[in-house]
Amino acid sequence: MTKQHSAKDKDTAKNELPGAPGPESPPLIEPTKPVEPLPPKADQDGPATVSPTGQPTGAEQARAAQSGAYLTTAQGTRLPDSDHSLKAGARGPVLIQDHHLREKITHFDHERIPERVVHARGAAAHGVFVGYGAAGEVSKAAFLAKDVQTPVFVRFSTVLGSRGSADTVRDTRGFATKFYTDEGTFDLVGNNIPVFFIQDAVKFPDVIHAGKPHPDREIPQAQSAHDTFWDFVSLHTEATHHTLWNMSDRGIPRSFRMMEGFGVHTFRLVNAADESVLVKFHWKPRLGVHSLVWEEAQMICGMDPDFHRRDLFDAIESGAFPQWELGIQVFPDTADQTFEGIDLLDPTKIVPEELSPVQPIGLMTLNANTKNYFAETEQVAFHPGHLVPGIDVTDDPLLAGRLFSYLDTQISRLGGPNFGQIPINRPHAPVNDMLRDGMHQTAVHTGVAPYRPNSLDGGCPFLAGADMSAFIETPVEVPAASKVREAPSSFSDHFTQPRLFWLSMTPLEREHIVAAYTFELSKCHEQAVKERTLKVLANIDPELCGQVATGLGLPAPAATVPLVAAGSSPALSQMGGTWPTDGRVIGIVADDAADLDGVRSAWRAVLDAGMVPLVVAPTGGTLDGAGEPIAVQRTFATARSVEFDALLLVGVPQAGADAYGARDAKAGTARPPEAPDPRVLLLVTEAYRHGKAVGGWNGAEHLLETCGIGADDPGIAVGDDGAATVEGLTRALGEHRAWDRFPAALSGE
Ligand code: HDD
Repeated sequence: MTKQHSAKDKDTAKNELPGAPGPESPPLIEPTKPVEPLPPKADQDGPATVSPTGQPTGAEQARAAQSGAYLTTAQGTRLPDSDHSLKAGARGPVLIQDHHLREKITHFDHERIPERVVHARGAAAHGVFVGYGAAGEVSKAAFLAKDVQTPVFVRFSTVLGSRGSADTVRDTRGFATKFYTDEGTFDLVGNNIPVFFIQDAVKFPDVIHAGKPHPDREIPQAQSAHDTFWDFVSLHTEATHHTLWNMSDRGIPRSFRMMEGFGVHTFRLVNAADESVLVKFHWKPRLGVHSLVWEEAQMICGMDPDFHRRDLFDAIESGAFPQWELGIQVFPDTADQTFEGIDLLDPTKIVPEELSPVQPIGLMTLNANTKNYFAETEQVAFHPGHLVPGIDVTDDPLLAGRLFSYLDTQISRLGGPNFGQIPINRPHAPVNDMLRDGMHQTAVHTGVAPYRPNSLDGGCPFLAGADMSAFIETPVEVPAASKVREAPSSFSDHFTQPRLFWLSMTPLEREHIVAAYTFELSKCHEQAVKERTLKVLANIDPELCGQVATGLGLPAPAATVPLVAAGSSPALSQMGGTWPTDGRVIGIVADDAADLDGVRSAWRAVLDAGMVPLVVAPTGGTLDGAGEPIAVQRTFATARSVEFDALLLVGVPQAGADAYGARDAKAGTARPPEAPDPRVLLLVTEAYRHGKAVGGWNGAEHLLETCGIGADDPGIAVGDDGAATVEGLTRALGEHRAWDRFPAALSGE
């Protein structure tokens, strides 16, 4: 008969080390030694709500959710066993009376909620925004005042892919920021591209249906490279500007930390004297705007689909806190709402920074990772209508539809109208609403009169005036007009700004754009779609159209609109300049025979420069030689170049017997032992091809030579020792990539 263990036996077992029961000890029940859970930390609490009615705050609820040392049911009853169903005998049938089994499985069955219909794939972090005070003249928003610190939560996302899709696909990135201000929550729900596909929200379902996978086979996942997308954007030429940005390097950012963010729409700011201006919001990353190269982006989709999520998490964890300056372009609030002839209500248009500079008004630092992905990143709910006094909307018809859509979608996504009570969504300002009941109501409202006016609750709560921080819509005059389904005539200029963008790119950036269009259209099957898209490209620029047509093997059509001499806006190009290298990842490639003192000093120098060193060696474990052993983080079998921003080669790691595979070794065809390991050759040639900095010492020139790389090539740093090489490498890395390795960079203006 099977031995029965009492609860007492199990408690004894919990105090044993796994794998080491004494002769008298009962067998271990659990595979690891359980420890008492730590008491919840204060900083794990959700943002607290100041409740006028005494309802529990987020903090109290979070604590109640996970406390006590013992595993319990959802009702708080302690459990003696969570691994065995209740059965009639050890080999008998499971009994339906097992409440714990049914509760555990039922809850699990309902663990998923609908993913976002767009922007399903995301990653988020907490941080703080500090106002510079520079916006005081144009906005009375209290959080923009000098040195005011406001907690923020930022979620970055891709638009098209499902929740489990890869991070580095070609797509627009969402950049949504929740400011928990003292005057209520302000959400800036933007993208990393300053224009949008459509000018009117009524077309949003169309553009998204076209971009999402084909409805019959549900492929391709998280891609715009398919017929329905190009069918729509070629028929619907107001999408041209946004599509061009997507086909540029902006569509494949190196990191969320290296993306600009844009509010896209024009907003209205109002100051204490009730004077208004129109503005566009910009987030400028301190690390500069940088992208992957397309081959790298595609490889990462397979090798590390979580690349951006991991990068953000690791950077914050290691103290390389990403920062952005918030800036505004300011325009007079004139009746026609245009600036230098640009319609400010048209979300497919930018205002070049050369015409209206971006003025910095505050600094955002992301300094804490999420503690629970579902509770925070998945359940956070943004809304462009979450505004505070001093920031108002305009009549941009795209924004109008958004003001409806977000609340509506949250109700089904988060299961009812009370999602604002979820800790991550709770305002930090006092909430005193008259919204009552509904699914998942967690507040215990007191009082009998949730209506106005009332006398039974003493007339509470009272209405505030502007002097008490009330949000008062700006009384903008609406011109007398007829009800029509029309857009203003300025909205029909679809090509001037795409041409401006194209002309503002460097030759290398143009080459990338041509390659991206050629790639995407080559994935289309419908000839008519390709031909129609070429006609659109002809209206941007003949060179762009001609090169894509050549790639597709099709004739290049002529433009159907006059090409406007659009000039250029250098601020649109992301190449040039030198930038901080915080959080960049450096692979230090070595074997036991390498200069291990040099490895140690290089490792230290990389850390001192605020970057992340990863030692890559033939096998796991440690590098052993003179001095302390050095821990290995990646092996030649697990490392691929896409994981690193730069490589440091210490000598010439030799090919081990395993390097050529067992078959070759058995057949005696393995290369001679002095040959460099082929996996290292692959690392180096790939990194070089992607324009990455490569450095080395201790004979690394030989390895570079084997790869056909000269010690004087751009972005190559060969030094005398580890520390000196890191210095050269960091300088090269500051330019993001060795652009001179790409022929187009040399051919240009
Ligand atoms: Fe949207 C999510 C950004 C137009 C409807 N949108 C969503 C997110 C971002 C944006 C960043 C993800 C927020 C998060 O992380 O939770 N959307 C934009 C920008 C737009 C835009 C910059 C144009 C300037 N969106 C737009 C339109 C509509 C929507 C025109 C509908 C008429 N967007 C939604 C949505 C989503 C959303 C369906 C999906 C999940 C959610 O809202 O919470 O309501």
